[in-house]
Amino acid sequence: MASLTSPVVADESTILPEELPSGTKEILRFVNLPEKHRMLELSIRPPNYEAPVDVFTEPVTPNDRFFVRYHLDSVPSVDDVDAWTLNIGGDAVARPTHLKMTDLLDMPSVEVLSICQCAGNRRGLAQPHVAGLQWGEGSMGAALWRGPTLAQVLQRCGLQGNAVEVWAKGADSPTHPGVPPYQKSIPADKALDPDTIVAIFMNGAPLPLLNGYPARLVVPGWVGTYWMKHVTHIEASTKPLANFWMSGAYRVPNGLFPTAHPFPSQATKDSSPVTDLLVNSLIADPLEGHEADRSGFTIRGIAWDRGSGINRVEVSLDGGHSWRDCLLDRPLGPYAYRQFSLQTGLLKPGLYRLMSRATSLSGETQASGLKRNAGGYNNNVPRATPVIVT
Ligand SMILES: Nc1nc2c(c(=O)[nH]1)N[C@H]1C(S)=C(S)[C@@H](COP(=O)(O)O)O[C@H]1N2
Ligand SMILES: [Mo]
Repeated sequence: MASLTSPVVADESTILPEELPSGTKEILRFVNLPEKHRMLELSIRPPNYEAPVDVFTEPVTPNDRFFVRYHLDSVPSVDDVDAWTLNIGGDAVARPTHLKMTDLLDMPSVEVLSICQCAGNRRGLAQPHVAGLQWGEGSMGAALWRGPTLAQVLQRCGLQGNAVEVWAKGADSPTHPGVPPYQKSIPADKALDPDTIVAIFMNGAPLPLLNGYPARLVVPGWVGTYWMKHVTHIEASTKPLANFWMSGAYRVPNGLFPTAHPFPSQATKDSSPVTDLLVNSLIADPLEGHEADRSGFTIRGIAWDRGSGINRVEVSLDGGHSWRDCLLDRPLGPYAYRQFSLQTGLLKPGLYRLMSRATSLSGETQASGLKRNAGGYNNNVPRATPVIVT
């Protein structure tokens, strides 16, 4: 991979969030990759790239600006899609089956406009810092995904009523002995949700390799860890999946975050898997450090949640002391970003600390303070974007 990247000169207007660890700010650079344009490089092996904040002035993320997250060093190459096979089995299906790409293409398909967001998005902004990839605000994106529903795929193999979880494994493999392969599970009810799909198209095109070509799970409303890329094995099981990726990672203390859709077969006395996206928002324009004149400017951004919808977005110009209601654009779907805007009007010269705060239709509002947890997950605290008015 490394030899294929070409550095891009960061334009002066792009300022990285000041909260990021200084070591991260020093090494972060913009790169172009095959099928990816001007992404921030967090690591090369495994490949981890986030989108700069200006990407989110649009509610649908172009494929070449969509973030990339891998846990394991080797990204599978898929040279011949006709040779690719999706194996479906497990002790809760009657007829284990192999599906080829032509089989998936022949099945009725559905489209879902959905955000994929890493549970660790904004981890790098936590003070004090938390171990893990130091993500800023761009380990997320929204795309129009298309493919057969996972329910249809399972029913084709004679899914039985006693399934508790659906397990999925991708074609990427660990290069170090002792690192467990990336396999995840979701509860049967989420697997059978009509919006959970085996996506073979992303924004009308085949998936970019780094986003899971030729097929991936799309699990709307849930954090990215379950969205298995390069999926090759799906098992409907009467038992909970027990491995490091379920029991050791992507877990949060019970009760710390609001959870509309829990994962009971994976819960312990103390912790549960991180599931639902929390209500959140982001100012995409103006960017950090922008200089404006006193005639004012328009603040534009996006808000989102787990699928209940956005009810209200407020913006503060003074670091959270006072708040004003924003205009909301029309909703593009329950799992999509909702755009908001606010015209500041005339301003006095000085430093302005812009913040946004969203409230969902289910009545949840962004947290006022960081809820610390070992993985640094679910950071939805409004953050200040400094802007200077001269
Ligand atoms: N095969 C495979 N699928 C995977 C992962 C991975 O490491 N390998 N990472 C997961 C995580 S943690 C996230 S956040 C999303 C990111 O999807 P993207 O890389 O398409 O943005 O993919 C998920 N699916
Ligand atoms: Mo993730």
